[in-house]
Amino acid sequence: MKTVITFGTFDVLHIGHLRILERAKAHGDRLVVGVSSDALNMSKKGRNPIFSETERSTLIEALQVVDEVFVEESLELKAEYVQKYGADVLVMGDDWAGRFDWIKEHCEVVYLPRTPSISTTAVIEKISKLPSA
Ligand code: C2G
Repeated sequence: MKTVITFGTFDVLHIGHLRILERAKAHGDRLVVGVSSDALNMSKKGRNPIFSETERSTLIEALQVVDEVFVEESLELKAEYVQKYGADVLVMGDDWAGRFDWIKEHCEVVYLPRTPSISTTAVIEKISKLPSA
């Protein structure tokens, strides 16, 4: 049994999020996902996510490809999370390339190309430009 772990905010869930989870799962048998807490998101991006950590975790947990979800409280706790969930592989999108290489002493680290032309920010901008009903 090979366990894969990945992390993300997964705010305003979109196809790029699903695709990376599917591609992460393909690296093993069991997929564990750390969903960034609201506080972590605030510290990384300077704003609150649209959906709360409870809503985001519930959506991720409902996906067939996902086996287990927990709330990620800090970027620095990655090694602890890897150990706690028995992860053999850490997968992240390549916007994080190199940033988690320090985990390599605990497990394999893989960066996958992002799905082009979609992001939470782009979806929010598209919606905000719609004429109001
Ligand atoms: N992603 C992707 N393609 C996109 C958009 C996102 O493959 N078009 C991937 C990202 O590379 C990341 C995952 O989807 O691996 C989640 O993306 P975000 O929700 O933006 O996550 P982020 O805020 O970068 O949080 O500890 C790491 C952080 O928690 C990552």
